[in-house]
Amino acid sequence: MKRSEITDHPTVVPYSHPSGGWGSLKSVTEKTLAEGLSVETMAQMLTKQNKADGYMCVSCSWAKPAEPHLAEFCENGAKATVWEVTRKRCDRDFFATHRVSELLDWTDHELEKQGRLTTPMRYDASLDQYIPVKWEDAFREIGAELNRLDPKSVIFYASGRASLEASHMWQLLARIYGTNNLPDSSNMCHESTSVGLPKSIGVPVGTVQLEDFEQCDMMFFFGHNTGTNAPRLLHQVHDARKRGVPVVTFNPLPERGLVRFKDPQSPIEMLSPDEGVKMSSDFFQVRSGGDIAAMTGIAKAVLELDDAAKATGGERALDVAFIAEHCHDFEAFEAFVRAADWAEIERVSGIARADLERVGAQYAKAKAVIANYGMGLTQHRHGVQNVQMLCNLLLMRGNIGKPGAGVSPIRGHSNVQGQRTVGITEKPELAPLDKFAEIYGFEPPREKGKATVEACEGLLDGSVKGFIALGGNFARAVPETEKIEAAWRKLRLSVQIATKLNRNHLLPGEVTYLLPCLGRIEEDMQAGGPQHVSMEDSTACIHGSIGWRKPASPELLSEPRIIAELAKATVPGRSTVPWDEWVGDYSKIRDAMARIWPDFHDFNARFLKPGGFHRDLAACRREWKTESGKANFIVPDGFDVNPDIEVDGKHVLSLLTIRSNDQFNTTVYGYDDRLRGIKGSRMIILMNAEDMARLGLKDEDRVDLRTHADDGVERKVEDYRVHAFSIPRGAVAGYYPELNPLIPLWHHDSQAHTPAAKSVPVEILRRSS
Ligand SMILES: Nc1nc2c(c(=O)[nH]1)N[C@H]1C(S)=C(S)[C@@H](COP(=O)(O)OP(=O)(O)OC[C@H]3O[C@@H](n4cnc5c(=O)[nH]c(N)nc54)[C@H](O)[C@@H]3O)O[C@H]1N2
Ligand SMILES: Nc1nc2c(c(=O)[nH]1)N[C@H]1C(S)=C(S)[C@@H](COP(=O)(O)OP(=O)(O)OC[C@H]3O[C@@H](n4cnc5c(=O)[nH]c(N)nc54)[C@H](O)[C@@H]3O)O[C@H]1N2
Ligand SMILES: [Mo]
Repeated sequence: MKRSEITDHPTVVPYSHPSGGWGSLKSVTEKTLAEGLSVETMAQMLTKQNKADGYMCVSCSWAKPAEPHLAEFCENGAKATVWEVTRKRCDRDFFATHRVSELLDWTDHELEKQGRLTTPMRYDASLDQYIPVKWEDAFREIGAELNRLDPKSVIFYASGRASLEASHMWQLLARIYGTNNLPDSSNMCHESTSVGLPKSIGVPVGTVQLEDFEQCDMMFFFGHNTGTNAPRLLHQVHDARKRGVPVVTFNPLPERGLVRFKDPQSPIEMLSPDEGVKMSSDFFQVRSGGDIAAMTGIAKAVLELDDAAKATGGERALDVAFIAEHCHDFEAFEAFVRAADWAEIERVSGIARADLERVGAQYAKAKAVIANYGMGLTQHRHGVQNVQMLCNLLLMRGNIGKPGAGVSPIRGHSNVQGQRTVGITEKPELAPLDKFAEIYGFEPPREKGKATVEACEGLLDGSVKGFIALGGNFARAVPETEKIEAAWRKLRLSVQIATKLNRNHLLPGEVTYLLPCLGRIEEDMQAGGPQHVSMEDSTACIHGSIGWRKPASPELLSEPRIIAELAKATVPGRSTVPWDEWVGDYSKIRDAMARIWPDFHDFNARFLKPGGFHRDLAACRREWKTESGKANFIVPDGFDVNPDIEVDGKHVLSLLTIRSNDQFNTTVYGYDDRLRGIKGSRMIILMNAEDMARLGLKDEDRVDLRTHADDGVERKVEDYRVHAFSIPRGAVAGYYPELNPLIPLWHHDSQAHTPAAKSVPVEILRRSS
C-alpha cells in the first residue's frame, strides 16, 4: 500500500512531562483553530459536555459524574468534539473533483480531515465517483436490493457510537429482515470481557461505579492506556493517590498518564512547576502477554501469606468466608497457583519474584480493591483467560460485590456497552427474542448470526453479499486488511451510514451508498421537537444527551430516521414497530425498551437526572448468574498467551498495536503522539535497544515487517522506521490501523474471537535501500 506518511525527520524523544497539564490545553487549542472554530465557540461547547442538560462526549465511555466539573472533559474528548463539529465539509464538490480510486492513496487522516459528509451519495462505477442522490431513491433501491438477497448473507454492523434508541431500532430492523448477523466493534474490543465475565461472575460488564473509586484502598491497572484513552478516569486515580491508595500498573509501555498526571482542572497543580502527581505507586513493564504469569505470582504470594497466617493464627490473607459461601472451584485454582514455578513466573512476566511478593502483600492487606483493564488483556489469544484470571485474583479476597471493590473493564466507544444491552448481538440467547416476538409481532430468526471474524470469513468466502454499517470503519479496523479490501469489491450491496469519509467508503460493491447522518452534538429536530438520546457508560449507568449545534448540512438525517426509512423500504408490514411514530418522538422508543428490559423501568423519568441511572447487576449483590450458581474460579491453560508465537528472542517478535494520543481508533487527528514523545509520523516501530543491537539495527533504520505464520500467506508492511524505546525485550509496538495487514484473521482469542492485536508474531526485515 502506497500510504507513506514519513516526515523527513520523525522524532522519538522520551516524554518526561506529566499527562494533562499545559501540553494538553495547547494540543486542544491547535486542533480547534485548525477545524475553523474559534476558541470561544469551543469553550462554550465544552461546558455542555458530559452534563445532564448537555451532550455525552463522543469519545470514550468512561463514567460521567452526577456533579461534574465545570469542564467535565479531557484533551481527547475535546479533540473528538472539535473533529465532529468542524466547519469543514466533504460535500458534492469534493466528490465531483475526486475519483474514488484516487482517494485510495490518501491516508486515514487526509480522508477524515475533509470534514463532515453532507449529502447522500451513490457510487457510479462508470465514472468511478460518488454522485449525489435523493434520500427516497436511496432508501427505495437499498430496500429492493435487500429483498433480493438472502437475509443470512447480509451483515448489519454497528460501531459503538450510536445511541440506545438507534441501536435498538437497528437490531430490530436486522431481525425483522431475517438475520442475527449483528457484529459490532465490541467483537474486536471487549468481547473477551463479554465472554469471560459471565462464566466467572455471571454478568457481562464491569461491577464498579464511580463511588467505588472514592472507597477503594488499592487499584490495579492491566493493559490500559488511561492518559490517552479514558483520561477523565485519571481524576479518580488522582484523588485516590492523594488519599495514599496504592495503584499498581502492569503495561509493557511506560504510558505517561499512569506515570504522572497534572490535573487541568486544578489551577494549583497547573501553575506549580513540579512534575504532577505520581499516578502509579508501582509501574511494572510486564512482558507482552505476561499478565497471567504476573497475576499467578501475586496469587502465589497471597497463598504464602495465608499459609503463614494459618500457622501463626494471624488474620487470613484469603477471604475464607466469601470463598466458602460464594465461590466454586477454588481448590483447582489453588492447586494451579501452588504448582506454578517462581522461575517460570519471573521468566514469562519479566517481573522479579520479590516485586510480585511485595504487591501480593499489599493486596492481602487491602480491604477494597478495583481492577481496571483494557485491550492489553482482551486482545490476546488467551484474552478471555486473562480476564478470568483477573477475576480469580479479585475473588481470592472477596473483591466483587462490596463497596470500593470490583472488576472494571474500561470500555471503548461511548455506547458500545449499551448496544449489547438493547439487543445488538449475534448470539440469539443474549437477546430477548420472545419478548421481541410478542411486543413487535414478528418471528425473529433463532439461529446464531455472524460476529466480526465470521463476517470477515463470509466476506472472504463470498457467502456475505451485503454489508450495512451503522458507523465505523470495519474494513480498516479488522485483521487481514488487504484480503478484506479485495473481498469488499465483490459485495452486491455496501451501505455506510457515516459522519466522515473513511477508507471503507472507498471500497465499492456493485451497489454502493454513503449516507451522511447527524452527529450526537447536533440538534436532532423531529416532528415532536428536539430529541434526546441515551447511552450506557462503562459503569452500566444510563445517561441522556441532547445535541444543540446546527447540523453540518440541512440534508443530514438522524440515525433513528435513517434506520426507520430503511425499515419502511425493506420490511413494510412485517412487524408492528411504529417506525414513524418513534422517529417523531424518541421517548416512545425508550418506553418500548422499558417494556422489554426491567432495568429500564421509568426510563423517560430517570435518564435525564444528573448522574443518570444504573442498571441492576446481580454480581454487585453477590448473586451469581452462572451455571454453578456461584462465582467461579477458572483455571487458565497455562502462562502461554500466545500459543503459536515462538518469540524466541531471535527473529520473531511479538507486535502490539497501539493507539496514539492523536487518534480515535481509525480516526487520525494528527501525526504526533505527545505522551510517548513521538512527533511527525505513525510509520514507526518501537523496539527494545538490546533487540535492535542484536538484529543489527539502529535508530531510524528503515524496515519492513512480515508476519511469522506458516499458513502460506505472505503478510507484509513496508518502510517503517525503528526507534529504541522503553519496551521489554521480545516485543515491538506500532500503530493500529496501519499495521492491521499483518494480523491473520485466525489469530484471535479461542473463545471470544477477539483479534489478538496485542501479540502478532512478526519478523523485522531491514530494507536494503
Ligand atoms: N483518545 C482515544 N480514546 C479512545 C480510543 C482512541 O483510539 N483514542 N479508542 C476507544 C476504544 S474503542 C477503546 S477499546 C479504548 C482502548 O483503550 P486501551 O484499552 O487503552 O487500548 P490500547 O490503546 O489498544 O492500549 C492498550 C494498552 O495495553 C498495553 N499492552 C499491550 N500488550 C499488553 C500486554 O500483554 N499486557 C499488558 N498488561 N498490557 C499490554 C499497551 O501498551 C497499551 O498501553 O479506548 C477508547 N478511547
Ligand atoms: N490492530 C488493531 N486493530 C484494532 C484495534 C487495536 O487495538 N489494534 N482495536 C479494535 C477496537 S477496540 C475497535 S472498537 C475497533 C474500532 O472499529 P470501528 O468502530 O469500526 O472504527 P472507528 O474508527 O471508531 O470508526 C470511525 C468512523 O465512524 C464514523 N462515525 C463517527 N461518528 C459517527 C456517528 O455519530 N454516527 C455514524 N453513523 N458514524 C460515525 C466516521 O465516519 C468515522 O470515520 O477497531 C479494532 N481494531
Ligand atoms: Mo474498542
